Parts: sequence; C-alpha cells; structure tokens
Amino acid sequence: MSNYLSEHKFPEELRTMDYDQLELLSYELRDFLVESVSKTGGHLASNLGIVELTIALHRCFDTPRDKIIWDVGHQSYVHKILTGRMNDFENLRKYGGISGFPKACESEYDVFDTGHSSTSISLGLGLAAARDLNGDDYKVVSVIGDGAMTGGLAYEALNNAGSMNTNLIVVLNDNGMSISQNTGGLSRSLGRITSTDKYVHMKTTVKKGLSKVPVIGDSVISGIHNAKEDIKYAVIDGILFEELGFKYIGPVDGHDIRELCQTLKRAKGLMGPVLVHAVTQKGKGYSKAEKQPNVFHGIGAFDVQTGEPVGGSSGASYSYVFGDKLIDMAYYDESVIGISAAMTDGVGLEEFSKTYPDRFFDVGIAEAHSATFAAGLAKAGMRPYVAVYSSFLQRAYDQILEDVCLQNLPVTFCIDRAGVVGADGETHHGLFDMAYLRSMPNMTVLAPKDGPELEAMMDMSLSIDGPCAIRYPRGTAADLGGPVAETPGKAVRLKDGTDVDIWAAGTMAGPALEAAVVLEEEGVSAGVVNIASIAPFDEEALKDSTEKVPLIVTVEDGIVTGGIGEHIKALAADGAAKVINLGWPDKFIEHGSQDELFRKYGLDKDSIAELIRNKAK
Ligand SMILES: Cc1ncc(C[n+]2csc(CCOP(=O)(O)OP(=O)(O)O)c2C)c(N)n1
Repeated sequence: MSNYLSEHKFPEELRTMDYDQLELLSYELRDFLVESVSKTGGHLASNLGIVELTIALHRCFDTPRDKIIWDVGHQSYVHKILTGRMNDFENLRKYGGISGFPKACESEYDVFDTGHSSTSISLGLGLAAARDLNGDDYKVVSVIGDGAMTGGLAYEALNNAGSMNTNLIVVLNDNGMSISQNTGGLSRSLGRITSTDKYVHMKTTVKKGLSKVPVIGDSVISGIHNAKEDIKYAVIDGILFEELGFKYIGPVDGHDIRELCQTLKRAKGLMGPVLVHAVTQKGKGYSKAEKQPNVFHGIGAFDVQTGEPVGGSSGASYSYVFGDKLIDMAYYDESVIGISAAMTDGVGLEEFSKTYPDRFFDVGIAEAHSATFAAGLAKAGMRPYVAVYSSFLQRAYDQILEDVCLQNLPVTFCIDRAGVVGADGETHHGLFDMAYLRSMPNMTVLAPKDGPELEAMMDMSLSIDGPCAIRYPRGTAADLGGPVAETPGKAVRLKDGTDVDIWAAGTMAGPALEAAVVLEEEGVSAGVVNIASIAPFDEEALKDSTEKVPLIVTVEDGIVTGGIGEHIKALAADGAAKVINLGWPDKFIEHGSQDELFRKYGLDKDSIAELIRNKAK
C-alpha cells in the first residue's frame, strides 16, 4: 500500500509524480475521504467523483498563482487535502474547524468563499478581465458541475465570456447528477453526447491504443488526443458551447488522469474561452455512494461497512411535515402544485413528486426562475407551493417582488432551513428572509412555532388570495402543544406573565417557553406570545402587551437588522414598556452545530432567561 498522502508535499509534488503514482494517490484519497467523512459527515459523493480531476488540475496548473474556482464548493475536499489541510479533516464543518466550502481565510489556494451554485464562470471571468487589465498572465479555471450548469447565472457568464475573447478555462464536471438526477434540456443534451456509440467507441479505441504503446511519451499521447478531438468536432454538431463562442474539448474521461492532463495542457495552449467537458461518476470508488449518489451527496456520520447513518436525530423533520401535508392538500385541491429548485429530497417533496408527478416540477438550480414560473402558474389558476431553502431563496428577491407580489398572485413559498443551519455555515444560514420578505407589499409572512402549526399555516395559505411565505427551520419538528394560529395577522398568546412578555418568532417560541418556566421558578413572571404572523403584524396584541408589562423581549431566528423585533421596537416606542431585541447580529455567522451557535449568540433558553433575569430586576 502506498503512503503518498502522508509522505509527499502537495500540491508541488503532484507535478513530479508519474501517472502510476498518481493513480495510487487517487486510491489513498478515496480511502481517506470515505473514512473521514463517515465520522464527520459532509459532501461525500461529489468529492469521490472529482478525485482525478482535482489531481490533474493541481498538476497541470501552477496553483496558487493560477486560480481554480470551485462552483458551489462542496466538491473542494480533495483540493483541501492536496493544499495542506488533510490533518484538519477531523474537525471538518465543526465549530472552530475547517469549512466544508472554500474559504479564502483558510488558504491562499481558495480563491473565493462559495456555497451557492452557478457563480464560478462569472467569478472566473471577472478575475480574467482584471488580469488582462493588470497585464498579468496567470490562468483562470472555473470548475462547474452539470447541476450547477442549470443555474441561469452560468448562462449569463457563458454568454458574456463568449464575446470577450479573454483566456478562461471552464471545466464542466459532468456526472449526470445534481443532488438527484439532473434535469432539463442541457442535461439531456450532455447525456446524448456521452452516450453516443461514437464516444463510447472512441474511448475504448483510444484506451486500447494507449495500452499497446509500451513507453508513452507526451508527444505520442498528444497525437492521439488531437486526432480524437478532430473526430469529436466532427460528430457533435452545433454544440451549445461552440455557438456561444467557446472552444469545446471533450468529452474526456474524468477518471483518467493521463487523459485529463493531456486535455488540460491542450486547453492551456488555446486562446480565448475554452470549455473542457469531463465525464465523471458521482460517488466513484465507494459502492454505497455509487449506488445512491443522492443519499451520499450530503450525509451525516455513517457506518462505512453498511452505509447506514450513525446517530442523527429521530422524529419527523419540518421538511417531512411540509411534504406530507402538501400531498394531503393536493388530494383535495387539484390546483395545488409542488415546485423545487433541485432540492426535491431536501425540502421533503420526494414523495409528492411520486404521488403527483404531473403536478410536480424540479426546475433545476434556478430559484429565480422557480418564483416567476410559479407566478405564471398562479396567474392561470394554479396554487403553486415553491419549497426552497431560505438562503437559496435570496436568489429570487426581484422575482418575488416584481412577478409575484406586484401582481398579488397566490404563490406560497415554503421556506425550509430558515434560521441557522449548522455545519454548512455562512453561505447556508437562512437569516435574512424575514427582513426582506416582510417589507414586500402584499406578502403574508408566517412562522410556525412547531409542526402542528406548520400544517395549520399551510391550510391557512390556501385561504390567502395573494403571496404567502411560511418559514421553518432545519431539524426535527417540535410539538409544543397549546393553540395554533388560525388567521393571518394574529399573534397567539401561549403564556400569561406580569413582569415581561417574550415575543417569539416561529420556533423560537420553544426556548422562550422554556426560559419562562425557569424564570417562573425564580419568581419572575414571564409571558410568551407567538408572533406567528410576521406580516401583517398584530399591532393590537402588541398594544395590549405594552400596557400590561414593563419589559418586552423579542426573539427571532433571523438577523435583527430589519427583522420583526426592530419593527416591534418601533411600534412600541411611544409606550412605557422597554423593548429588547434578540436575534442574529449584523455579521456573517460561522459554522458549528445549531446548539453551539444558539448558545454562543445568546439565543438558547438559558441565555434568554439570563438576560431577562438581569433586566427584569
Ligand atoms: C443557489 C443554490 N441552490 C441550491 C444549492 C444546493 N446544491 C448544492 S450542490 C447541488 C447540486 C450540484 O450539482 P453539480 O453541480 O452537478 O455537482 P455534483 O455534486 O453533482 O458534483 C445543489 C442543488 C446551492 N448550493 N446553491
């Protein structure tokens, strides 16, 4: 068994190793990835699929002088291992440990902090344009998956790059998968290219040819490769990328380091924008991940032998409660439609997509389009439910405002992963939705305190003749008991108190109620109000509250700036009650478990109780 990973200095020594050694290194990397991610959790399948491509990129390019930009960045583990961070993997995605995404503060090899899809070509093109203006000559390589290529921003960048004639290399890592099976016309077209008899035949012919050459020099390979390119140009008519102004090279076997290196070398020598199409297998080398690449896309700790999860939470998640309820609603109402932007599983719509395939749409990684598409459906009488993670919905700000709210169309946004999400960190926390949605005219914004209230609010959404958003967090759905909201615009009192009222948004009602119990035992009488309806807001109930108690504490799992707490403070400004806002501060919140972050930022029950204990005296 080789031991290159611990004995060599990377990425420098990749450039002096021979191809046999590099192949052995790829086995070591896969072993390490499986072992390591089985303990910490993380994005396994995408990284298993990109081992050879990462080796080839760092071998062929002079990193960090040359810039590699990883789209989304979830597939950057191999890159991190090969750029000096192997020993940090035991703390991958943990509080204080390395991030699961590229982070410029971690390494000079990480060019941008990424996490949201389809940005790499724009980022690369910007770098390349600045390089040209500055008279520099480094290379810029954007590595983008076929899933990320379904995002509109990627096309805007391709279109722009095609007319700029700057040197930019785009490597398309095509594994046929987004998180689930990839969707759309481009995916179909790529599939056609890689499944043609000619491509399969060429691949085997060239491989056989290579194996017959006893000592393979670079010039021999180049010769074969060029011939191969010529055939491909001839067989693939009107390829989209060529039409857009790119030189297209491919498809190449993304697990053949030699072929990859030859191709990248060729791409480096070409002028203008070049697209290298590499075909890879998601989950490669670990049979469980090869069979279920969607399950191993992002996974918690698991048993390597069985592939089964270890630990983790039990009980139905909010995503599940949402998906199950939507199936129910669709049964009684034929206008109910489910929409996902490439997150069918994650948002809990898997079962819906099978039960009502005609009324389900996976639109690709295209959140902006999902909102406007839903507007079209609603205009024609449908009741679309767009299920989307909070942080990804940021992509659709303008579409929600202009295409949904301005027309007052009954589109419901079911906003999953609202609040801090934990290990995925800055790019994935959903902290801004309340702040930007509650200011949109016509928009009703609801936040359930628990699972039963989520179901009640979904029923409520059908009675709202306009845009609606329901936000709920990552994790197991709570059941706090007590009354649930029945009408938009109404808050729900969960507990009476005389010293303080805690106004809690959504699931923050849980820690608020717990804090109230702790305080009660200490002789502080704390009431709890579930805000429930962020917009419209129940001003009457607030007026009652400010007249009864001297202190109001607002708690929200969202950014304080522009949030509901600030609104409450403004409304109560003329009254006698003092208002204190709790929520996330005005900065990007790091990764760590949800519990750790709630504790650190004073949003767990103990911190809420302590603050009130000090202020209510
Ligand atoms: C704007 C946005 N929407 C959704 C996601 C969630 N997401 C992360 S990776 C991924 C699939 C990416 O597929 P692909 O680019 O083909 O990479 P692969 O994992 O297949 O290598 C999705 C949908 C995201 N990161 N950003």
